[in-house]
Amino acid sequence: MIANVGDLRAKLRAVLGAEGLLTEAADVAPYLTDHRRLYQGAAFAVARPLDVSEVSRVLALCDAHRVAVVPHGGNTSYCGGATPDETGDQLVVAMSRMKRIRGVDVANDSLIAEAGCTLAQVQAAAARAERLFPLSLGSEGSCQLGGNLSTNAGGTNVMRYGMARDLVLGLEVVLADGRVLDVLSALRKDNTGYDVKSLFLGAEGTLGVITAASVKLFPMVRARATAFVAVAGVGAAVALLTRMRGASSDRVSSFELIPRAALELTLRHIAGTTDPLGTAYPWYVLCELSGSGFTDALDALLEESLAAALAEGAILDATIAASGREREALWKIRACIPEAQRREGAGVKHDIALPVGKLAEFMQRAGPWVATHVPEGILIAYGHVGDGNLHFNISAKDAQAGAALLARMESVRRAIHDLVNEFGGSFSAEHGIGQLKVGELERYTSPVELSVMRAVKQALDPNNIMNPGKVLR
Ligand code: 2HG
Ligand code: ZN
Repeated sequence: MIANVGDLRAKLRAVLGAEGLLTEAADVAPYLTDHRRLYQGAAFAVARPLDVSEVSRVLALCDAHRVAVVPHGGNTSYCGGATPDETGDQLVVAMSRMKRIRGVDVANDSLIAEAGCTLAQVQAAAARAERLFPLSLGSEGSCQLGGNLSTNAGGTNVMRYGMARDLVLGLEVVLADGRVLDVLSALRKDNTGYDVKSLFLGAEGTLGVITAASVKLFPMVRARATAFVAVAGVGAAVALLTRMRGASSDRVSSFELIPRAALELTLRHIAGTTDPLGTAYPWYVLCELSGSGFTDALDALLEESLAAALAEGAILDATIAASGREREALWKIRACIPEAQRREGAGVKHDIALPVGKLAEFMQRAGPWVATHVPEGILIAYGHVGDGNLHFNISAKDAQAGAALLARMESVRRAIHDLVNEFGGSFSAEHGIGQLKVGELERYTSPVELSVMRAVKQALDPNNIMNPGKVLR
């Protein structure tokens, strides 16, 4: 319990002004529940700073009072990373008012944006300068750049452009004690000691608050060719990936795996979706080539490669989007799988990564395991096969099955993650740790690596005020 909460609120209000501090229950409420409704927290206030100096003064105050701070972006975390605990003793620091694009440098192919910019806002700023900011996620209209970087977000373009971490040139971060770490470099080459900024990418606000970032831009994508391809299995999908990368001089920018069960869920729950191929096949791939040239040339390349693959029996069927509308319809099927799964009812999610070459063997082990040990569930394993990331999710067959599935969620999760570990994979490919996977991090991370993480945490946040209980405990 905070000793004199009224006093602390008054000090915070003096820094933030009336508009910058929310204390009424109704105003604070939206910040207390995570996107998936897994957690319900409490907070004595929500700070909404306008600039880096306000963040700095808020953190200095909180550090002096030993009050915990929970950085909060667009609240789209899958792991409860931005939700406070239940004590009511924590301060949520919402970044949404820090949403300025500080500058675009076309010659340097970079821009500087504040943490509270939505991802869509950053993409739009790049597009206005005829450049591309390639990070792309389902939640891009509401997730914020600070959250994307703090969780090292992934999405559908990772195989070409990398994760959020790979897109960062520099950062501005407020440390736990309020000091401002200005490493907001625009340099692509800078070998001057430790890469300090990288500590905060993926730290989920446990080491400091990212307030702004200098990020890389790329040539605008002007041409896209998109195909929906039926394949016999995950092995065939991976073989097709290798073939398409080779045939296109590595122009494959997205390569998403979709099982029949996921397509059926989407057709059932999402209005306006149709089966692109008519006939039912066991697995599909959404494959997109992109470049800055002409769509016709990419379409021809895609058609030629797929025709050869079909003739050899390497794929079962395929259709190529003939217009922007058709392309959007194909992407809608993929993008709506999480929503279709949510509408279907209870489920368990596993955000796993494996070396791409091991995906097929993993599925040969994990698929039958689910069929035998989780009879009440349907496996919906889909996702970013191009970079080895599968959303190995299980949906309950019906409401009654949902209760059974949820009752043994922990043991299912343990078995799947143990198998992933055996294959040299990761139990968190792109969704982070938050509060959901702290136990997993302890289980699957070596003692040496964990001790390095703890040493960093201790050095940068000795009073443990930064998002305590997330990532480490
Ligand atoms: C996606 O790829 C997201 O659509 C969500 O990462 C995955 O809901 C999921 O499990
Ligand atoms: Zn994903």
